[in-house]
Amino acid sequence: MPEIKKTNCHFCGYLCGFNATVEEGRVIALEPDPTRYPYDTQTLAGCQRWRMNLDVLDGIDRVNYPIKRIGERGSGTWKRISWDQALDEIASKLNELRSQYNSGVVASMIGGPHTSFWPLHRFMSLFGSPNNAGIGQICWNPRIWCDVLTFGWTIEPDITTDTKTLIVWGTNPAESDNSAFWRSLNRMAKEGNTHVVVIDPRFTRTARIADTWLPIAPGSDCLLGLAMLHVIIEEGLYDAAFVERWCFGFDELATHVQSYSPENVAEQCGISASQIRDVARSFAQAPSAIISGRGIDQIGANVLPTHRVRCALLAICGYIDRPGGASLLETSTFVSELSLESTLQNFETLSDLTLNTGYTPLQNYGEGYSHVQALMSAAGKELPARYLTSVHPHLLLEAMEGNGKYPVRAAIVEATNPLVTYADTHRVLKALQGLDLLVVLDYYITPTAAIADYVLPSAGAMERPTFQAHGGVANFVYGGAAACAPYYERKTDYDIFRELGIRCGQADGWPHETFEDACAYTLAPTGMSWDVYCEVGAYATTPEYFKHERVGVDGKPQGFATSTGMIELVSPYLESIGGTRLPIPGGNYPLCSENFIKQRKQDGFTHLTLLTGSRKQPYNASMYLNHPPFRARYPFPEAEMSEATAERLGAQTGDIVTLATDQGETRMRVAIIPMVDNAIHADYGWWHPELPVHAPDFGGIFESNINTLTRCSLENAEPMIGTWAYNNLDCMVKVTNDEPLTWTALTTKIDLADRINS
Ligand SMILES: Nc1nc2c(c(=O)[nH]1)N[C@H]1C(S)=C(S)[C@@H](COP(=O)(O)OP(=O)(O)OC[C@H]3O[C@@H](n4cnc5c(=O)[nH]c(N)nc54)[C@H](O)[C@@H]3O)O[C@H]1N2
Ligand SMILES: Nc1nc2c(c(=O)[nH]1)N[C@H]1C(S)=C(S)[C@@H](COP(=O)(O)OP(=O)(O)OC[C@H]3O[C@@H](n4cnc5c(=O)[nH]c(N)nc54)[C@H](O)[C@@H]3O)O[C@H]1N2
Ligand code: SF4
Ligand SMILES: [Mo]
Repeated sequence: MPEIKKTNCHFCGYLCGFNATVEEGRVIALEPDPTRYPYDTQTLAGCQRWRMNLDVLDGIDRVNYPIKRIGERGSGTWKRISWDQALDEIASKLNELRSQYNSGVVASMIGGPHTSFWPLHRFMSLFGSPNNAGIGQICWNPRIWCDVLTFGWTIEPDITTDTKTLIVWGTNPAESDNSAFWRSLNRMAKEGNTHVVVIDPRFTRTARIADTWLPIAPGSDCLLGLAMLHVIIEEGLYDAAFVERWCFGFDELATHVQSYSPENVAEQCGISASQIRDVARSFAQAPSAIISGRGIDQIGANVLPTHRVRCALLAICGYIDRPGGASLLETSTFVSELSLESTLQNFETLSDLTLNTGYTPLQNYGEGYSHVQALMSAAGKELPARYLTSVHPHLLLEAMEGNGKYPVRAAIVEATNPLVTYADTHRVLKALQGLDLLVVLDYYITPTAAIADYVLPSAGAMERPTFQAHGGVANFVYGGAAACAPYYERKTDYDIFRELGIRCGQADGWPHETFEDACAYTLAPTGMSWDVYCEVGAYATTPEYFKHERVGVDGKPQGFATSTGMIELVSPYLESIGGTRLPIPGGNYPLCSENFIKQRKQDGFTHLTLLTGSRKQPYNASMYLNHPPFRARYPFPEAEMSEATAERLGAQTGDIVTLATDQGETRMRVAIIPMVDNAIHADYGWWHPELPVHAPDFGGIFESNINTLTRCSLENAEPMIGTWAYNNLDCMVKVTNDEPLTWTALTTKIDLADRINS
């Protein structure tokens, strides 16, 4: 008899609830579940992905059994082996490498929030390696670091009908977040009570529904923010009582922003002084809110100063922990990510071995993390450690290349495709190919999996419970139960790390036999049972405001969990570790050397500002390019430019341009859109699942992959966190119209299944 099971889609971070019809352990039908968080008919109507769930569950190109390389690395000759053999061999190699070198010899590499990463982090902490690389420095961390240093915890925009002005800063939810937030933004735009301002070099679908679009020159956001502060302070539009009571360093900030008048920054920002003044005045109408994204998370040296002006704008206007402005989040009542990661158990070893020491003092166990964690624990809060201390990819690659503090000889890659999504594809390929051991956990043979020694088949959504807690920086978690046991011999990522951990001497560290048991244990302190959570799909508490005013047992208001107990507009701490007290704009992150520019100019190339990776439905980074209906509709990677830029290049819609930097080159199709001039925006995540995924093609990673052009060096990076740039870069561009052969072979014919699973 078929049964109905409540479960979740996991094709984006939204985790919609579904009712799965399950017969003999197989999901045979799927329907949206209107009873569970975050059900929204319009979101589902606008979602192109959810119907893929059944295809993906039993996809012919999924990896279903552990496989081991038997030929040359990358040659595509695999042998199916048992789980015991795979895990025994991997554990024994890891143990051997650890005794030969040190426990930092193994690295992990992770990507976006596709799964719960804490089991991998626990494995690595207990193994004794600090070397987790991922997206931290360019996604999430800058905002978290800045919020925590300024407010003593993280904040979230609190957008209500009272919000007077909403600044949408370097984010395009129309493509990146087809969810309730995008719906409510549409509603707000229609109702017209809120002035919606989009700050973006491109005229995005979000900009189209906004009241004001500020077409900012890439990377100049910090200047714009400083000029807004200038106007708000000069015209006395700030909340003087709040500033007096709760803000530390206001006078210094006021002096600092004096020289950043709108007139002084207008040209660099590409926005008129009067428009800057108008937006600043509009923002000063209380309450107003800011939502920010990747556009300002990935601007290299400017990332920290830009986030600091974002924080300062909210603070001096008194919008912190206030409805319609920003809510100061609560720490989790459920077991903290920090505890799940087991980082503190081995903190000294991790601190001693981290490669970041001497380079990025904030993004570091013994420095920035220890400093904020001391403040947090005094306030009864716990920040996750492993994301916020993740190793800088340049330092990791250097260690893999044999030029680091000590050698890194092995890597475990979970839920990421670094040959496409990490900067500098040529360098990453060479470094991974040179390792003694490369283990990849994925659903597919991606280009990265193609060069592995072992590929371990991960169970995906519906085959495992979901527990999305965003590192526990909010008292909010959502997800639900698995619909079925993993198909074939797939395993949950948790099971894989637990079994590997036990083989590496970590038996005590893994008390829960299954991921579901571990999730139920994590949830227990909330008082909500696992069954109830699975039924309703979320655990959340009602937000409370003005928490800084709450009087504690000592009879004093609780304030903010910073060194001064106030909101820190200036940071003596950042200054003490070699940063700046105040937000000072940084430089840019050029990819092209002068010689290269000169040479390519002689060949008819034009030097342009480069932006990369703005999200587009229906793809997600390097995922879903293997889904034939998507490819048929969205077959090509695009390079967007303004009409004037196209004219300058002699380009027309549909032409093929070659984009080049010292690192490499790639080709894309021209699309003409309203955006700032003399800049080009390139899609990211592109590879070609229709091409052979093994050497020498590697699934076409050198055809249309923008990360063959990028770089993650420390020079020009933000010095405290180490953020490199994916926006405000530069490249050389020319119309070449040399269509790669693969672009005409669009039918995604995937014949990997026989080879990998036989
Ligand atoms: N140039 C440029 N580069 C960028 C960016 C940019 O804007 N421009 N953006 C950066 C950002 S913000 C991010 S988050 C990263 C994203 O980078 P990645 O996370 O590396 O990108 P994805 O293509 O989503 O890779 C996910 C891989 O994980 C697999 N996977 C999915 N779910 C699971 C799971 O549950 N378990 C396991 N084991 N595997 C799973 C998928 O099959 C896929 O191969 O890219 C970064 N790189
Ligand atoms: N469809 C889809 N959705 C996704 C993802 C995906 O790969 N595909 N990835 C997920 C992930 S991992 C992430 S991190 C989020 C990211 O989600 P968002 O933060 O919304 O990122 P984008 O959609 O790329 O929007 C960033 C915007 O910043 C603009 N921008 C570029 N440079 C600058 C600059 O210098 N200043 C300013 N002010 N703006 C600039 C770009 O033009 C772009 O419109 O999306 C998530 N959602
Ligand atoms: S892809 Fe995202 S929005 Fe679409 S159904 Fe899945 S979780 Fe919901
Ligand atoms: Mo991301």
